[in-house]
Amino acid sequence: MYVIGELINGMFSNVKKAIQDKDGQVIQDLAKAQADAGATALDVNVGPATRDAVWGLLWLVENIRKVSDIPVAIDNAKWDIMKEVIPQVPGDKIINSSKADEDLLDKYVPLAAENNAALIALTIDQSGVPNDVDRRVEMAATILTKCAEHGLDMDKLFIDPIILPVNVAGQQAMNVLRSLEQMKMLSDPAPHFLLGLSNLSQNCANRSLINRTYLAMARGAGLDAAILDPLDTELMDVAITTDLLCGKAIYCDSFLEAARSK
Ligand code: THG
Repeated sequence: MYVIGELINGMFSNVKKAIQDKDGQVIQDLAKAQADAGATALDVNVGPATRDAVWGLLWLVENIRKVSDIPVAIDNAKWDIMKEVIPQVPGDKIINSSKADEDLLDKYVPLAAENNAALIALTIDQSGVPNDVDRRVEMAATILTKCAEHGLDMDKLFIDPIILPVNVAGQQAMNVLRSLEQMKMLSDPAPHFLLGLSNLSQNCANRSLINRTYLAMARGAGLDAAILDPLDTELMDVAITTDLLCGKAIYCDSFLEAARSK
């Protein structure tokens, strides 16, 4: 499974403080810990830590690059920030994210293609997160059309049907699974399908249990990537075990150890 580590985010107080104090060691340690725990890539988000998001994102990447050449997912909602940061990011990179409005995709998809970056595209538009399955699938079709038009390969595209906290949007969790199953059939080869898993359990009790239970359900519906906390060992064990049960890894008695040592 493609695991994007979520811990370098200015919404966390340790990261916010590190950005404000320019304490690069904290970021380097977080990058190394997540990569060692099995992250495939790292999400990078300045959150509310600084008003200068361009500087903040590039400073975070600079510190990650001191310890790892892992792909970085530049997480920011503003086009002006993204278009300035992406060309300056050394190594493998992911744009996180574009919404599914056609005029936005006409800017974000070429930015990805021209910079050899991958793109995470959300199935939301200016009117917000859709409540139903059909609208999510429709937006996925728009995203796929725009990628074909601008020449972005399917292995460079992650479609994110957007999961909301289960305590405020209880019906969305099943809607997302049904939309995943349908989106899978839109394109062959298929793109990646991704969720920001921790959104689901925000402000809930038993967060880790909710996250890992849903991860197993979502893998059954076709999810192959997630932004999550790779230091949550029980969650990572579910990620590894679902690889096995989805036929992506061959069974051996020591399958957990084998996957962890990779
Ligand atoms: N899709 C895409 N990108 C995303 C998301 C998504 N990026 C951001 C987010 N969602 C994924 N990352 C996080 C990171 C942290 C938390 C949730 C999602 C989280 N944070 C604690 C909380 O809110 O309770 C903060 C605790 C603290 O302040 O210390 O849960 O969906 N493409």
